[in-house]
Amino acid sequence: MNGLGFSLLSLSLSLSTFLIKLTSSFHSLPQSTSHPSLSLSLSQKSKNTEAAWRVNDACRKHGFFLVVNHGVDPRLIKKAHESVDSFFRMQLSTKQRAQRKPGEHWGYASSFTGRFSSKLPWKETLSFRYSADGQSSESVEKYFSNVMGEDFREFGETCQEYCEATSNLSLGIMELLGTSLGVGRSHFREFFEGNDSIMRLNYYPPCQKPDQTLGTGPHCDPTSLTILHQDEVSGLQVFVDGKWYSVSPNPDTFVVNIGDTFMALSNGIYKSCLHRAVVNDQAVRKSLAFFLCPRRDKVVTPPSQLVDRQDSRRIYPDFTWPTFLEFTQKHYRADTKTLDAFSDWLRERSN
Ligand SMILES: O=C(O)CCC(=O)C(=O)O
Repeated sequence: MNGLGFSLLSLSLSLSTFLIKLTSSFHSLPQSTSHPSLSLSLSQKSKNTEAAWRVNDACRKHGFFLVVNHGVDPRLIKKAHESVDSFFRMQLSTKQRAQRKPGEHWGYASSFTGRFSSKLPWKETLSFRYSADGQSSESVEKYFSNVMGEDFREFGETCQEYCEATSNLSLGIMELLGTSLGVGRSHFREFFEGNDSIMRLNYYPPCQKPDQTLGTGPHCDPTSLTILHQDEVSGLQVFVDGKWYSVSPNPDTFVVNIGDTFMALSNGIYKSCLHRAVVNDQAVRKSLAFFLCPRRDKVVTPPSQLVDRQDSRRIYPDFTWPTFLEFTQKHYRADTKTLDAFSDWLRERSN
């Protein structure tokens, strides 16, 4: 435990294809001291058990941890950040070729209005779909050359490659989550194979009055698992034990958080992490968020081992991801209570 009462984790484990080192650290606000992490050297056999135990603890409490030694090529991460930077520095009219239209899930959006409001996010975003289904005719590359023009094929290729890498990483993390919940390594990995996910590129310009707005307001992700990479400018904060803590950027680290759909898959055992992003008056900030989502036809239902135990009951009704996505687009803006509101809505609909 550190001085703030949070456990700091750093451990290595071997999954089928990755060597993942997990770290869970918090930096208290307004202090920005960094804490030494506890490094554990574990034998091959005990590595998985120890990692699973650590992850279980973090996900039951707040649903957030950091991953290093993740196997994603640092050159790809750097290239992705550079491409994102070039995209957002383009003229508005160019970016607007990908303008997100009302009711659509994908495209470019900006929420600048020329006035300050605590309700409006201070950012530009570019969101697109990534399908890990080998049969899908859709690709990120195709999306960009279609909506932006042939000049954007290379940008699309980089985004496609980045999504493939983070999708693979998220499947590795799913093995660990399965082990940590005692349902076996393959359960959640298989569930998310062929995933139909979302990538969002966030760009936060400097803001003259950073205390009067937020880059991204407080919310839990409705998706399943988020793999976020921040540039060198801090801004991400997570809410733990009634306080906001900033998560310092580190180029070698992915920030991973549980989303509402995985909370439902774990029958409420793992918590969807409440987080937000603040802005500053000095520098542009970027973050790349890969949101793992199930294939559209998969029914989100917890494995029986997480329901059948004595006094256990189902917390959330079955649903499919497209229904939940539609709910967050048409009926409810994601906040801290999205999954509860969605569950009530589903139950009302079925009565
Ligand atoms: O920019 C960040 O660090 C957080 C972004 C985020 O929460 C989101 O895109 O949903």
